[in-house]
Amino acid sequence: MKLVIANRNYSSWSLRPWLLLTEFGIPFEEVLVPFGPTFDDPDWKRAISAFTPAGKVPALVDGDIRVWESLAIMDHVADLYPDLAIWPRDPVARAMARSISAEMHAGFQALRGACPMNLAWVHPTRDRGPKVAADVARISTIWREARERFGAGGPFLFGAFTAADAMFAPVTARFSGYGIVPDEISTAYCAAVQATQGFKSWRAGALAEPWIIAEDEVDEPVLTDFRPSLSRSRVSS
Ligand SMILES: N[C@@H](CCC(=O)N[C@@H](CS)C(=O)NCC(=O)O)C(=O)O
Repeated sequence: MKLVIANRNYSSWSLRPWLLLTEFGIPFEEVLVPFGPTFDDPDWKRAISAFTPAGKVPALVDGDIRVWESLAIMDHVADLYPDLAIWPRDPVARAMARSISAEMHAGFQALRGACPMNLAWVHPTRDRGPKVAADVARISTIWREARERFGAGGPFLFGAFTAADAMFAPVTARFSGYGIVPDEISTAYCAAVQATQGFKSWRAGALAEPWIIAEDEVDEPVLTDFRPSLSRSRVSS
């Protein structure tokens, strides 16, 4: 099984199924096709089209089967490994896990647009407008409800790590990277996701990447730039 992804530092959609496969110890071969200088680079599009008709990452190639769209990939993997609780076993928890994952997949555009995933930077907290605030409020409500109703067995939304956590992993990076701290439950949950071996390994890979894409380097003060080669020129206080 091949999982096709793009730059670890920027590709939040790639992170989701990669983290799921990694946390569940499912063997896969990674194919990383780095973006060109921009996200719509035609050479990148051509290269990626060899794996997926949608021309986006992530994409999964499982023998003759091709799967694209992060949620479809997770469902395909859940079908392949029915013994693994990729979605929660309890039907009530599973219904919520699927609903919030679909909500994540389809929504939160204001947060995603204003705070693109960039694992290298930490920005100071600032007001990012009412639409971003509404997204943050909804996400923290989702996390609180899942943790309170289903989270007793561990630090993740449904206790043990599931596909829902993989879907929200890039949001935890956005919260940490843009100083978004809605409440204690969110802070603890972000820390739990980022303490997984999978997330740590993905982030270490991101910081080692040489590629910079200006579109997702938000032009505002930065508290910390963790990329060793860039820290001196970019950090401001
Ligand atoms: N809905 C898709 C989103 C995939 C997506 O937008 N991926 C980005 C990278 S994070 C991409 O391929 N961008 C390149 C492009 O849109 O041409 C999913 O869930 O997989």
